[in-house]
Order: sequence, then C-alpha cells, then structure tokens
Amino acid sequence: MQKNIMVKPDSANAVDYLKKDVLRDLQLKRLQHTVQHTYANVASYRKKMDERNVKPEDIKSLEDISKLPFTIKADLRDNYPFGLFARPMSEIVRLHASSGTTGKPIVVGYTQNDLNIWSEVMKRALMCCGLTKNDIVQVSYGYGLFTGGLGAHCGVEALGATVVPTSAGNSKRQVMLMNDFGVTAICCTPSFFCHLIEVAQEQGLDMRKMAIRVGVFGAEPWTPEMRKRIEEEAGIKAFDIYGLSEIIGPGVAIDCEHHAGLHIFEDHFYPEIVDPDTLEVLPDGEVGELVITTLTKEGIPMVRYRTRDLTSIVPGECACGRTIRRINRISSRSDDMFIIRGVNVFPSQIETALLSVDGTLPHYNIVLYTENGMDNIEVDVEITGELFSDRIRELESLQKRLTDAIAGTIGLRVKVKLVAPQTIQRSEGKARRVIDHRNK
Ligand code: DLL
Repeated sequence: MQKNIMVKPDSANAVDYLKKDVLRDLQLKRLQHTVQHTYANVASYRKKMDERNVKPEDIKSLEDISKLPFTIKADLRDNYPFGLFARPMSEIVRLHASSGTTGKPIVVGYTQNDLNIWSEVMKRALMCCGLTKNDIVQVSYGYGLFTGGLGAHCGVEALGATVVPTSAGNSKRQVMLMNDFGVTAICCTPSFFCHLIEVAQEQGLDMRKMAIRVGVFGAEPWTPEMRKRIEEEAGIKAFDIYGLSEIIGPGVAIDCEHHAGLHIFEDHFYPEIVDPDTLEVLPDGEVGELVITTLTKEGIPMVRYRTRDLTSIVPGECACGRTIRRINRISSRSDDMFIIRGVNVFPSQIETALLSVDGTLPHYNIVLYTENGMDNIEVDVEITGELFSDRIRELESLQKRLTDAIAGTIGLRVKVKLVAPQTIQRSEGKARRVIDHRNK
C-alpha cells in the first residue's frame, strides 16, 4: 500500500487558488491512490471492479474515472455497519451515522488523518465566509452521530476562532447566549435559524442590533428567497454550506461572498454530474445528479458515490479568484420530487413562490393528499400576526397572490391555507416540510 497523503491543516487556503493543471495533477495522483487503497481493502468494491474488468492500473487519467463502478446508499446499508471500511478498527478514531428515516443508519468511520482533513476543509469553508480567529462562532447543528455539530466545531477550532458548542434545541437559551457572548457567527440549519429570529423577537431582542454578522447554513435545501429573508431579518450575511455524511459531513462545498455557486473542495472531493437515468457524465452547466469521489479519505473512501442531490457545475471562474470549481446550490434531491397530476414538483419551487410574496413567514408545510382518486397539494403557510387579524378581503387577496405565485413556478393551481404564526411545527435540525397523506 502507498504511504498516507498527509494534509497539514495549515496549508489550507492556498489550495483554493492552485493553477488548474497543478490541481488536476494532484487530483489524478490522489485518485489513483484512492482506487488502489479501496481495491486492496474493500472486498465489495474489489468485487464490483472485477466484474467490470477494471484494475486500479487502468486509471491513467482523470477521465478514466468513468470506467469505475458507482457506489450507492444501498452499498452502505448492505455492508452495515463497518463492511466498507478500508482501515482496521484500530485506526478508526471516530464514528458518525446519518439518521435514516427507515431501518439502519449509514455508518461512517474516520481515521485521525480523515479528521484532520475534515477540520481543514471546514476551516477553508469558514474562511470563505470571511470568518477569522477573531470571531465567536455558535455551533447550533446537533452534536452526536449527526456530522453537523462536531464537523463545524472542529473547523472553528482549526480556524482559531472561539467556538460556542450549544448544539441544537433550547432556542431561548441559544438566543440569550448569542446576545450575552457577543456571538458574531452561527452554524445551523436555515430553518432553525428562522426559528431563532422569532424567539429573539419574542424576547424583545433584535438580531440586527446584535453582534452576529454571518450565518453558515446548510444540511437542508433552502432558496435564495429564504436567504434574502434571513439576511434582512437578522442583519447578517448568509452562506450556503453543503456536505453529506458519506463523503465527510459539512465542508464539501460552500459559497463565497459572490454567492455564484458553491466552491467544492475538489482537492479532496472530485465532482461529476451524471444523468440520473442513463448515468452518462454531463457537461458543465447541465443539471444532473452529483457524484463524488473522495480523493484523500482513508477510513471509508467513496468511489463515484451517487449523492442523489441535483445540481450542475458552474462554468467559468469565480470573481473571488478561487480556482476550485463551483456547483450550483442544491435545490433538491432526486428523491424529493413528487409527481402531482403528471407534473414534477420540487418542494424548493414552492418555497421560492411563497417567499416571493410579502406577508408570508418562512414556515410552511406541503401536504399531499388524495381526493376522488386524484393526488393534490395543499400548502399551509404562516402569515404575519398583523395580516392574520386583518380583514377577510385582504386575506383572500393574499391567498390568491400565493396561489398565482405557485402556479407560476410549478404550473399547477394548488390549495393554499393561510395559518396563524406559530401554527407550524418548528424544527431544531433538518426541517420536514412535506407531509404525504396520499393513498399508496
Ligand atoms: O447534512 C451534513 C451537513 C451538516 C451539511 C451541516 C451542511 C451543514 P447528512 O445528514 O448525511 O449530512 O445529509 C446530507 O443533506 O445529501 C443533501 O441532500 C442535504 N444537504 C446538505 N447540505 C445541503 C445544502 C449533512 N447546503 C444531505 N443545501 C445531502 C441543500 C443540503 N441540501
């Protein structure tokens, strides 16, 4: 086996600006090492490669990656818990798991070097949001098996900033500490932050007057309209951080101050976009499923992992000068889509429509139901307290504007129900917005 590819966390940021050919050389070397490492140590992966008649030596260029078989979530489930680990347990220093809705979770293991790399990419991500060691960062992603809390935590420490490890939940206390400690940045889901804004308001606190200036939001899809609302209501700059447990956790990609796509830390995570049906690799700019190959992961390397997340590679270079490529914000997962009366609908399209209309709050549910044998959508959305107690005619007009806005984005007229503030359940982690009551 080849020696480890050690990455010193301190060499971090310069890699974002490498010359393209230097980066491609680095990626190829790392890809070749990863394929050798995986072939030598992961039986199920070796079997798949043998079935395709591909050997590690066949990877002579980055394009040769298309010869390799894909990895899917079922491979992780079938090899539960440690079957895809490429290192003995004596070298695994931490486990995380993603909370599947059904059955067993997906388990991932990290060597010490994997943890160092994770801290490094998270540090680079926080630098992308303009954070420095002078910041006080509240980490309100859940700590525990979920990667959000500890992932962000280690990144803040690597940056040398001050971490406030509040974890998720207990929103009143979160707001109190944010105010008392002079917190300047927060890491949490966008839906939880919307909740924190209203909790602050209930306590007579205005986040715009507090020290907080940056939010690092992710773990769930959110729209540019949601970003606008958050930035206005809290007086902060909001950044979009992407990641998934199977690849490392948060810190796979993040947007910079230009918000023109998320820079993917491609010296560690090699991106491809494929057509989810044909699995053909798509050119830059075309939307498809994001497939990622880890280039430095030791504990559980992932070769051509199908994320199910839909995006495209942004062509061209970013005004910030980083040379690492960008992916567009993840607006949805291929398995989030529902089909109503023959129309493909993504929840994010409904969020975009709802938040483009004044008077709505960023708390909504999408209820799917069957009536007379037909599938339908009802959108329940909270509206501001003043509007709710207003005259019927105004409410009807708002309801019509919302129905029109939704019809404008999805092409279907759906039932919109205006509900009072605080009616819709708040989430502390990933929001569950779609409630499916359809007859199956
Ligand atoms: O959610 C890791 C994470 C934690 C990312 C904190 C960002 C911040 P999982 O629980 O494995 O890991 O869920 C991964 O969440 O495949 C996407 O579908 C979704 N997701 C994550 N970040 C974003 C984002 C963490 N910024 C799954 N936008 C991924 C849209 C996101 N979807």
